[in-house]
Amino acid sequence: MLLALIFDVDGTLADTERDGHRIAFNRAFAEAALPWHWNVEQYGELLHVAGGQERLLHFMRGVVPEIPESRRTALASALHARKTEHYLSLIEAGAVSLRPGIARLLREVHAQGCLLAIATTTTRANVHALLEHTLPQALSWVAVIGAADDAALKKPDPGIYRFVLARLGLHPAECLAIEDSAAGLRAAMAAGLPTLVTVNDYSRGQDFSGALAVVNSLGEPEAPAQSMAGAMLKGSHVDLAQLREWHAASIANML
Ligand code: XBP
Ligand code: MG
Repeated sequence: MLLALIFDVDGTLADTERDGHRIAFNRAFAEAALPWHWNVEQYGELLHVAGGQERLLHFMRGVVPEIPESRRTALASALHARKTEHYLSLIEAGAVSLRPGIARLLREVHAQGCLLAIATTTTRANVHALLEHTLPQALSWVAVIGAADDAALKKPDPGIYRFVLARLGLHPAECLAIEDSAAGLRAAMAAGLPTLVTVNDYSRGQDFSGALAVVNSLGEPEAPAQSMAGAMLKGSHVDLAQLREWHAASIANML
């Protein structure tokens, strides 16, 4: 039985990577008079490193290899702290909206008494800000938020999903994860979770083997989603009935 949906945040709830985190990093670079600017494509390549600070450190090892690692780490940490402030300002200014179908599905899941949880690599403050400025009611609907500091390792490590499952007190077979990336899918699957993937421009083309289904968005009745791999979407959009059906089939396959 499907008792809880566990949502990823960046790239799944909203296109926060392209329109939020990337722009916030660029603002932090400009403010520090650094000659760095990440365009949409370059940021997509950097996304293979999970975690904003880790991503920045990886980039800096390439562009400023001459400075000692300890100084590089300190600079990355300071820049990342400023980046988070810029990110929060962008979210407050409404720079990012929820992806199609997200608000609809969150409302439906809450109304039908299914639990909602979040498993993300970004900070709790960033998750709060995003929901507060897009669908504030959802903050009280979410039973558990697992964020950056709640797991020692970032996705694709399953730690954050294991943390959320422990807090929910549920078995992975009672839940379904919704992710946008191959790293997120690997994390969820390693925690034993049946997983739906909703791709975006950054993750399209990644390896989603093992996903329950892959769609190009959750869709809306007037803006249909498309199936890309795995189980086919029956109607125009992903709703709770569709998720229950995919989930039941995946559990039956496991038996
Ligand atoms: C995606 C991430 C995050 C963001 C940046 O997280 O890897 O690190 O890119 O956020 P998700 P921070 O699991 O939600 O897809 O700078 O706060 O790390
Ligand atoms: Mg993601």
